[in-house]
Amino acid sequence: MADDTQLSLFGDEPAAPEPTPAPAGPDPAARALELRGILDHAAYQYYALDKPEMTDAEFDRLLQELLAIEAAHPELVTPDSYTQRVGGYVSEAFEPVTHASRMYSMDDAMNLDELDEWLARTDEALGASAASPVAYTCELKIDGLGVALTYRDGLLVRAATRGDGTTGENVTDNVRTIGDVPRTLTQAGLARITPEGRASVEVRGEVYMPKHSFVRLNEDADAAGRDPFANPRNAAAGSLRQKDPRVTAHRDLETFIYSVADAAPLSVTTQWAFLHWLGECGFHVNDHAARCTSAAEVHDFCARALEHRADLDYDIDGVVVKVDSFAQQEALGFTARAPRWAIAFKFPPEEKRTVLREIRVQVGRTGVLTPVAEFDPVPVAGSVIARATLHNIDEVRRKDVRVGDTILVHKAGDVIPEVVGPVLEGDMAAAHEARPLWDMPERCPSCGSPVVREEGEVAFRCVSIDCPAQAVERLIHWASRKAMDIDGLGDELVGRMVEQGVLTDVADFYDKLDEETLANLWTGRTNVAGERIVVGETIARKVMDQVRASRERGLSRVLFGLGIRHVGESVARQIAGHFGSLEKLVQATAEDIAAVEGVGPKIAASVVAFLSVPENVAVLERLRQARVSLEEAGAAQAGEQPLAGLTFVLTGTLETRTRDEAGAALRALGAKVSGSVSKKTSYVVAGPGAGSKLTKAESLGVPVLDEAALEQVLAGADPAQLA
Ligand code: 3BA
Repeated sequence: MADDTQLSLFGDEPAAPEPTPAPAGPDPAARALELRGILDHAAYQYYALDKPEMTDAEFDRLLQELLAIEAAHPELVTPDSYTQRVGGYVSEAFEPVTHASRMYSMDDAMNLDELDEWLARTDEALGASAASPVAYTCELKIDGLGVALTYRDGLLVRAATRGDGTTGENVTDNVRTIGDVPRTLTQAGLARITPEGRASVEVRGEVYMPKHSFVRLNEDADAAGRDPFANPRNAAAGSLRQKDPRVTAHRDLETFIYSVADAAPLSVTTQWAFLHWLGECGFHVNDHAARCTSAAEVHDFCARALEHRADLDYDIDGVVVKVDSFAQQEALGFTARAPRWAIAFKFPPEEKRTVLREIRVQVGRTGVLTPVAEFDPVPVAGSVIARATLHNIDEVRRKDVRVGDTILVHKAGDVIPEVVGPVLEGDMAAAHEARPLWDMPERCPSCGSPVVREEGEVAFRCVSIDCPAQAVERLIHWASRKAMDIDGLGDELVGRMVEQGVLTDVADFYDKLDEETLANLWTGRTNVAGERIVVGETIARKVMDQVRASRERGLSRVLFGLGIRHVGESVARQIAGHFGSLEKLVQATAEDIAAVEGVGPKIAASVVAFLSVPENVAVLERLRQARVSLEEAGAAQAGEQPLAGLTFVLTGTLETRTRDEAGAALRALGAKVSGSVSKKTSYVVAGPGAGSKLTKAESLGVPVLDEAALEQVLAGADPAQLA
């Protein structure tokens, strides 16, 4: 909607990805306590001492882990938990600040008639005539959160929410993480403020979350089984009111600035010139604005805004019309709550009625089942919609929509189709009551295996290894470096193989895939002659060599590679080390598994659930027949940990096994493996090329073993006899 009367200053920038939460640890109560201690200490180091001891990513991971535990065990939430300061609802956490001048509200025009009345009244009050019409600046009304930014001598010193208009909350640290907020004003901008004014200037605007970032944030929330945000505005509010700025920093927030606490010290005299000045200062200013000199032009702007609403990457809920001249603004003044010189033309809410025909269940890549409402197609906010996610069973219950209901639908943030709820007028209420409540299916709609819902979780999941909806993701994970380490097998190739029916489950790598099939697989690309490019013999041979080699990786890699929920690398290692073979693990009860160090009831239940799905057992059996090792090399008998209490450091090159493998084998025998040498190190295993770690071991008097000695230790020898 660009034309000559409109500003064109900035574009939209891409968003940063969101971190995913880590699974909860073994004993939730103990782990929560531990995490709280770690987070409090880290926060103290970071804020009070300005000496961060961990990276933001690590902090985030631990915070997410604590959030996950507390979500699963609400009884473990304590008022002093770090998460309670992150939640955003403890408002006393933010210090109150008084704005330099009141941040007024705006009067609304709910339709074009009301807008015309206001324009006529304002024209009249200002004595407009055909010869000298009143000029109005029209701006889009961004649906975000009002904020005030204070600059002292050109430096950002404070940011506050609008609050009640007089007092807001100090959110400076959080706003500082927003990329488009200038920390310093430009020289050109400063030059247009009087020297006295420069001492302190407070600009105002809106913080918002771009629609695409909101979509992504909610997709992540869905995948992680967290509650989604209702709209970008809530997402922006939740992100801005985080007690921890590092959480805010991971959210994609942006700003549009449009007003100032006091215009007197500025050399500009109109809103139109003021917007240009804001841009010159370095502020992000919305580039869809127009200077209009007739009601017809204002109407035209509103019509175009409404028409293009869906194309914008941010939510707008109307148009703000302002008298352009500051002198005329002053002449009109304020009512008790709002300026007489501005009006918000509100767009009509875009809610439509339709009929809910079906609630279909989709299976995501990680096996999460998501109910999706399918309704008669209706046009809403610029496009025809026919389905909307209902996120999870709790949401279906909360909205209480039943198949056959007449429902209201809208677009959250103007982009995501959403079911508002059933229409219960007149007879509709009785008809609604007569319809059955909707329930999650007991079997996965994609593969037919039984679905499970873990305690304390909202999400239902399909845990079948054979589920095609999850196939690609599972196969990629199986081949990944820390799992079976099948080198040369990219994500793309795996996707192709699934698509072309070559692979379905992980056992197919060993008993279905062969060099010839792989060599002839279409890569999805064509050459200039339009012929399909295939993988070819060279790559096929390399990949198949890797596939064959992966059979020797051992049980812990297999357990990790299977992608059993909550079974990460270290848990897999603990379990494999404890039981030594799949055969023993299969015979174990949930209690047996929960008794393994580092494993709790939640993980144990997940392992048992996995092993009780016949399809999963069948895949494991095929792996065994394909001679994939389901034993842990060097594993002790159940419960036997001859190296417990000892800490090893591995350095230099090893020949028989890699350092990772040697480490895994040592851990399986109960040893700890550390990356650095200290007084607490029991033994350093040094291969050729060992450097500073060996030197340090020698200076600390830590005994050193060579690779031959290591092999003896792994075979059962006492390291004390070898050093
Ligand atoms: N212009 C919101 N108020 C706005 C300066 C006045 C004003 C808004 C506006 C009062 C938008 C009320 C809260 C407030 C700063 C007071 C806009 C928008 N102009 N473009 C006329 O895009 N949402 N909101 N914010 N001062």
